[in-house]
Amino acid sequence: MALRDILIIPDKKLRLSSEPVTLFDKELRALVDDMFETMYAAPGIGLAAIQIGVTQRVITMDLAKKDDPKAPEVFINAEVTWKSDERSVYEEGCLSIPEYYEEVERPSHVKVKYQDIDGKPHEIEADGLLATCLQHEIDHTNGILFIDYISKLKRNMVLKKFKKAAKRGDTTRAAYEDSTPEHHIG
Ligand code: K1U
Ligand code: ZN
Repeated sequence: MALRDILIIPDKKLRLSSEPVTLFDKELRALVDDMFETMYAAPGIGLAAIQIGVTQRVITMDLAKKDDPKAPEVFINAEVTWKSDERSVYEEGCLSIPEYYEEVERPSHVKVKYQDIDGKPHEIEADGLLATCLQHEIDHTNGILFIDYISKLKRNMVLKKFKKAAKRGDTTRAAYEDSTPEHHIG
């Protein structure tokens, strides 16, 4: 297992659309192991492979509450097959946009089809945090970030901050860990 670096905006790779997984082999299991190690260490509740620079449609997630046992889940080639008209708002964060949180409105219920680590197909209906997190991670596999759903003014302020940081050479999450939380830039 290996801890991988998480890409941070404005890294252009985060805008790539990932490729479907076709081989459910040892390499895929090794990638998933690395993703869990990286996600838990961050810490995060989800991670898409593109966030560690791998353009494959692989998502890891663990929505277990703080003191509950771990509940790791893997979603491969995940796609939203149905979304509700009803919408809900959740304050989202992203490991590729450290220390920035903003409310995002999305469909409150979704159906998602995906394959497990053995390639077996599944379809689930999700609501609550699972629906939000699945949509956030599936967006990553399509090169979409949660800041794409916020106002242009807020998005431009976030992008400006991270472009400036990248120019300084602050391209790792560690560079942001001691900074003052900026839950509401602008
Ligand atoms: O994809 C990512 O960047 C991971 C992201 C997932 C996510 C969070 C909130 C709404 C939708 C999707 C994160 O995990 S950000 C960190 C986070 O939310 C968290 C970290 C530790 C404990 C609890 C939450
Ligand atoms: Zn994210």
